[in-house]
Amino acid sequence: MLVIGDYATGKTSLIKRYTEGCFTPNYKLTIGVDFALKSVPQEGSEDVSLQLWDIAGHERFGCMTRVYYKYAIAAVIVYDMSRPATFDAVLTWLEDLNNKVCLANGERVPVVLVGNKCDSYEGPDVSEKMEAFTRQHGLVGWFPTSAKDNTNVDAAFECLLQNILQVADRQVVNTNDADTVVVQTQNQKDAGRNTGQSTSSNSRKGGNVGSKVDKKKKWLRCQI
Ligand SMILES: Nc1nc2c(ncn2[C@@H]2O[C@H](COP(=O)(O)OP(=O)(O)OP(=O)(O)O)[C@@H](O)[C@H]2O)c(=O)[nH]1
Ligand SMILES: [Mg+2]
Repeated sequence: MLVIGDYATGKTSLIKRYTEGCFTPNYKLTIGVDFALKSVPQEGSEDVSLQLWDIAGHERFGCMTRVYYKYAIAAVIVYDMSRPATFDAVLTWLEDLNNKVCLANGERVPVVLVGNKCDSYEGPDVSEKMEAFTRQHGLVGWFPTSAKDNTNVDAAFECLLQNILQVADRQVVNTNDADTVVVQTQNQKDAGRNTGQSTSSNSRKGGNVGSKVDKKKKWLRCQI
């Protein structure tokens, strides 16, 4: 899961709150990329091992995003509710993401939009506006969050995680490889059935695309 958005919007703080349960008021900019892992218990099934990629928001690191996006299957886009310019940049981040990565079936990766620092926001209620924005751009949801006060942080990550798991549940089929399963859409499954061929990978302009779940690691992988 990628966490992207303008610099100082609180990406690292949100990840820290979600994975370690703490908050630090000092700003230490992320250089390039950072990682965090979290094991998320699931009712009635094994824990999900979530890998969070904390992408530097500062422009000077922008040239590297294609490399970091490569294995992403979902993203959180963060803006700062008290800095409107960071919301204006959301569509640029979304476009950059969609230009560089997609799911195995060619669909866009699911995105949750997060308005962070709601603890220091004093403007009007923007819920309706943000819900309309979310619908308009095909995002999974919008959450006003505070890494400082621990508002909606779990909810935002959990919403995206459940969306990924639902997609995987619908689309996973077994391959001959004992350790991997391939994520497919219903259309791809139907196409495979009609032609009698396996659709373990598919092609699109620009290269082969295949998304796998490693059964041992319980981790979804998307190749571009
Ligand atoms: N009031 C308030 N401050 C926050 C919140 N989240 C983060 N901050 C502060 O905002 C500053 C930037 O936070 P970071 O998490 O480092 O921001 P970032 O998005 O990772 O920044 P880059 O790594 O440069 O892209 C820090 O001083 C944090 O303490 C929040 O929810 N509320
Ligand atoms: Mg950071």
